[in-house]
Amino acid sequence: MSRHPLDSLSTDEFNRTTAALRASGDLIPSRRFASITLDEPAKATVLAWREGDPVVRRSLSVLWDRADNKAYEGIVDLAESGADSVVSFVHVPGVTPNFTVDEWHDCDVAMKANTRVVAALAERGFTDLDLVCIDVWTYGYAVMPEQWRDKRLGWADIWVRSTPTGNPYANPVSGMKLIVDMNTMTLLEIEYDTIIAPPAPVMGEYEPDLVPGQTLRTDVKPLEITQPDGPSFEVDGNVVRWQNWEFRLAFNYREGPVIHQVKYNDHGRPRDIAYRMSFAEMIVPYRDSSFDHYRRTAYDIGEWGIGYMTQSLALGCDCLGEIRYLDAVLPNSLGEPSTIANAICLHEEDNAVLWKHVDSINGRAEVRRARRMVVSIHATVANYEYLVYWRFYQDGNIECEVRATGIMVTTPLLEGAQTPPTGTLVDQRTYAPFHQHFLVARLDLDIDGQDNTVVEVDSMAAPVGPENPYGLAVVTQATPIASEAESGRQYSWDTQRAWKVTNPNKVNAVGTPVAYKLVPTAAFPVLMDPAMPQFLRAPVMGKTLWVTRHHDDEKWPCGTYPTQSIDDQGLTKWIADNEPLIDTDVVLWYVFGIHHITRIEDWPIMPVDTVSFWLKPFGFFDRNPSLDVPPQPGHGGTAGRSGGHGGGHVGEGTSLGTAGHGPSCH
Ligand SMILES: [Cu+2]
Repeated sequence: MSRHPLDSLSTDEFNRTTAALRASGDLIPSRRFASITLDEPAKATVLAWREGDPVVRRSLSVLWDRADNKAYEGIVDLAESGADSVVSFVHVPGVTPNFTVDEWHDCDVAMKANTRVVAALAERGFTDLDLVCIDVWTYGYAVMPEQWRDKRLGWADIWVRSTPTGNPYANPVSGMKLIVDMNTMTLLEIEYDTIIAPPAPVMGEYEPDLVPGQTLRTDVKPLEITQPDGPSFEVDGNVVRWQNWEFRLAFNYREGPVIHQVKYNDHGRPRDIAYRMSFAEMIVPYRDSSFDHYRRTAYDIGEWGIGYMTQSLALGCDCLGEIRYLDAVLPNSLGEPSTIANAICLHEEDNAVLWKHVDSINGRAEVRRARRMVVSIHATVANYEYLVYWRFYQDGNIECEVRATGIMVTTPLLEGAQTPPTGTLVDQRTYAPFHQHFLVARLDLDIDGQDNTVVEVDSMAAPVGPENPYGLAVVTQATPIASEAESGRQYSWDTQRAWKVTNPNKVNAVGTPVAYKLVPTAAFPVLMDPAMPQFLRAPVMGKTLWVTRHHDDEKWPCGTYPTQSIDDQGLTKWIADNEPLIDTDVVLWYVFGIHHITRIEDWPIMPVDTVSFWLKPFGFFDRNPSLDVPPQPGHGGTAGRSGGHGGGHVGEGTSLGTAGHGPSCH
C-alpha cells in the first residue's frame, strides 16, 4: 500500500519488479541486480502532489550480465491495478554497476576453495581456512591491470584471525593480493610484493576474553533513560513530527536514510527548510603508495552502498532510552527483498542546557534543558563502521554527525624497518596508513520556498582609520555565488568563512532576507595533485562546498557509476554549463569527514572519531525560536548567588550535590 510518492519500495514492490522483468524476458539467469530502488518522482511532481491524488510508483533496477559484463537500467511501472509493465530496459555502455554484498561473500567462498590460494596461504603457514577472511575491494580504472580493464574486477586483501572469535582484521597477509574476475569468481592472478614482511606479533583483540590480562571496570553504575509517558515525537507512516519539526523518511541501498520535506512549524505556519538531505558519496583514498595500499580508494556509497551495509540496531546497546525503530527493505543480487529489522533509530535525547540566565540583582535563574530529535543508522563497511546521526534541535538547528569506528587497516613491517612517513606505528612491527574519509552531503535546501541564493560570508578586520582608530572593527563581506562557474568554494580559517542560503524574496521582522547558515566544520584539504588518477575520479574532494542548480537527475557527485571509473561523470559535468544560481532552486554539496592521521589509540578498535556540520537559522526566525520551551517540571535549583561578571560560584561552601532542590528553575 503506497501512501506517498516518496515512500521507499516495499517488499511487494521489489517482488513485483523482479516478476515484471522476468515476464518481459529481461531477467535472464545470467543477470544480477546491482540495485532496485524507487524511481524517485521529480521534485516538481512531488511538490504538486496532494493527499488523495493518485500515487505513481516506478522502480529503477540496475542489472549486469555475468556472461558479457554489460550493464542495464530497467524501469518498471508498478500500476495500482497490479498490471505491472516494463517501461524501459536499456543497455548502459561502458559502466560497471556497484558491487554487491552477495559478491563479497561469494568471493570469500570461491577464493578459499581455490587450490592456488590455499597453497599460497599454506606456504605462509596459514592452513586453517576458517580463520581466513578474503576481503574484496573494487578498483579505479587507472590502477587496474591493463589486460583486465574490461572485466568486473576485484582485488582482495587476505586477513587471518588468531582464534575463531578473534578480530578478523587483526592480522594482514601482507604483500599478496588476489585479482578476481567477479563475474566468474575465478582467480586471475596472485600479485606479490617484491619483499614480504612476516606476520607481526600484534595484540589485535578487543573482545575482553581475548585480551591478555583484561579486567573490566567495576565502577560503572546503571544509567537508565526513561520516558514514562513515551517519547514526544510521533511517527505517522514515514512522517516524523516533533517539537515544531516535521520531516519524511526514506531509505535506499545507496544513501541509506534520506530525509525529505523538512519543515518547521513557526507559530502555526509550516515553513520549508529542506526538500531532501542525504549522503551522496563517500571517498576514502588511502594516502600510502606501498604495494598493500596503492589500490585502496573506497567509494563506500557509490561502489557498495551504505544502505546495503546498514545493520540492525539493538536496544540498550546501540540506542538507549525510549526508541522507535523503522525497518528497511532491500533486495539481494537476485532481486529478492529482505528486511533489515530496526535499521533506523528514532529517539529524543537530553542535550544539557538550551538557554540560561541568572539575574545578578534579584537572583532569578531562568534555564531550559535542550532536547534533540535523532535519526540514526549504523553501517558496517567491511573493517569500518560509520554511525550517522541527523539531529533536529528546538532552536531550529540541524546537526549532521558521523562517527567512524571499527578496525583500521594495518601492515606489518620488516624486522628493523623504519615506519614509513605515511603511517603511524600502532603495534609491534605494524603501522596503520594515513587515509581520508571524504563524505559528501547533498543538501537540497529550500529556505521558505525554492528561490534561494547562496552567499559566501567572510569576516575581516576593517582598516584602521578615523572610523576605526583602535583597529577593533570586524566586518563581514557577503558575496553571492552567482553561477556554477563559481561553484567549488574552499573553507577559509582566516576569514571564518561560512555560507548562507538566503531567500531574497522573504524577509524577517527586521527586514533582512531569511536564511539558514551552513557552518563548515570538519572540512579538510585533499592534499593531492589534481592531475592524479584518484583526484580525476573525484574532483568533488578538492573543495569544501559546491553549489549547483537543482536537477532531478543530479544525485551522484562522482557519477552514477563510480565503480572502476576513469574520471568524474558528476559534479564537474553538471557545472560545465555555468547555470545561474541567483534566486533559484539550489543544491549544496558539503564535503567533510575525517582526515585520519592514525593513532595508537585507534588500535585494535577505534574509539569513535566524531565529526559534524551544522545548519543554523540565520535571520530565519524573528527571535530565539525556543522561548516557548517549557521549564523542567518539579525540579531545578537556584544557581546560587552570582559573583559578578562570569565569576559566579555555586552553593555556599557545601557540596555541589546539595544545591539542587531549592526553588524551581522558573
Ligand atoms: Cu579512518
